[in-house]
Amino acid sequence: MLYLVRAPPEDNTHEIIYNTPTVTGEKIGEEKNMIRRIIRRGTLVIGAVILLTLVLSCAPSTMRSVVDSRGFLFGVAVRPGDLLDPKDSKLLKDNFNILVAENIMKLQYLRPTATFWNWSDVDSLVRFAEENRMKLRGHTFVWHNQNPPFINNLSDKEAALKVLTETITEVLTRYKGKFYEYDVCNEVIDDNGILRNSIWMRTIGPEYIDIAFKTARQADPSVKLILNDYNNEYAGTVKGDAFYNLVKGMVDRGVPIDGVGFQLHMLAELPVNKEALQANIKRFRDLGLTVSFTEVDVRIKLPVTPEKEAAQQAVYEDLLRIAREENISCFVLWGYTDAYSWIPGTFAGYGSAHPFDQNKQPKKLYGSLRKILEK
Ligand code: 9MR
Repeated sequence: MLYLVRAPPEDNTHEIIYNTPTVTGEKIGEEKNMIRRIIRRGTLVIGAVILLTLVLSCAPSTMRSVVDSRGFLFGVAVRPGDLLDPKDSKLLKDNFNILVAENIMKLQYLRPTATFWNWSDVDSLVRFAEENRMKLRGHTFVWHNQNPPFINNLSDKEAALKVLTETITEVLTRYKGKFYEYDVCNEVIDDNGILRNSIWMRTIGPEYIDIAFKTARQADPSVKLILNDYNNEYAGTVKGDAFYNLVKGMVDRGVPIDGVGFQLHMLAELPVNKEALQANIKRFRDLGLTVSFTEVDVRIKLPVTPEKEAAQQAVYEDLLRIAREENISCFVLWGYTDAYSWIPGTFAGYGSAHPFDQNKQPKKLYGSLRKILEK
C-alpha cells in the first residue's frame, strides 16, 4: 500500500517516503519530527556554548587573573576587618594573590603575654588565603617595635633566647607549610648602618639574628626565610651597604637565609634610582638569594596636585617595571586604600599613598600599574 504524505515544501525526504511502501506514513512522520527535535536541541546547545564563550571572553579580566596568568606575586598588607567586610574582601580577591598581616602577627598582638597566644585572627587569615588560593608572607618575629611588655622587660640572655626560639618554633610549627615567605627579622640595622640597639641585641647580642634564622629553618624547612628592612634598596648608600654586608656574612657563615626584603616606603618627590636598585638586586642574586618588595607605598606631600600624582605614578611604575624585569619573589603593597593608610598618622602632612582612594575607588595610578602587569 502506498500512503501519500504531504511533505512541507522544504522537506526533501518526501521521495523516499513515497517509495517506501513497507513503512507507514505515520511512523515516518514521527521519526522525522524526532530528528528535527534532536537537530533543534543540538543547535540550541551549540548556540548556548558559543554565547557563553563570548560572554566569558568579553567579561573584563581582573587584576588577579592578570597577575595569576603572568605567574607574578602581587600582594597587599591587610587588617582583620578587610577579610570580614564583603566589599573589602572582594577587592582583595579581585586584585591580589599574596597577603601579609599588617599588624596581627607582630608579637604585641600574637603573643601579648608569655602564656597567651592570640591565634584566632591569624587562623582566619590563613583560612581566607587558602580558600582563595592566595600565598602568605609572615611578618614578623624579631623586631625592636610592637613587642609586648614581657619582651620589652627582658634582661636576661637565657630568658630572651628562650622567648625568641620558643616563639618562632611555636608559630612555624602551627603554620608549617602555610607561609611562602617569613620576615624572620625586621629592621635590624639602624639609620647609621650599625646593628640596632634593640631588646634582642641588648639581651642576646648580635648572634640573635643567626639563631632566629636557624630556629625558623628547623621549625619549617619549606618557608622562605627573609631579612627585611627599609632604606636598604640602593647599593652605594650607608644603610644599603651595611645591610648587604650583614647578609653576606650570614651567607658565608652558612646561616639558612633565602632572601632579602626591601620595604620600599617611597616619596613621590624622590624619583627611583633605578641603577642603584638594580645593582643591589644583582648583588643579592649573586649571593644565591631572592629579593622581595615587601611594603611598597609612595606618599605625597599634601595637598595632592596632578603633577605630584604624576611623580608618584612614575615611582610606582619604575618599581613595578623593575620587579617584573628582575622577576623578583613578590611585590607587596603596604595597604591598598587611603582609607586605612598608616601614612598620615606617621608622616604629618603626607598622604594619598595607595592605588585606591578614600572611597576604595581605583585611582588613575591603578590603571597604569595594571598596564605594566598586563605586558
Ligand atoms: O602599618 C603598620 C602600622 O599600622 C603600625 O602602627 C606601625 C607600628 O610601627 O607599623 C606599621 O607597619 C610597619 C611594618 O610593620 C614594618 N615596616 C614599617 C611599617 C610602617 O611603619
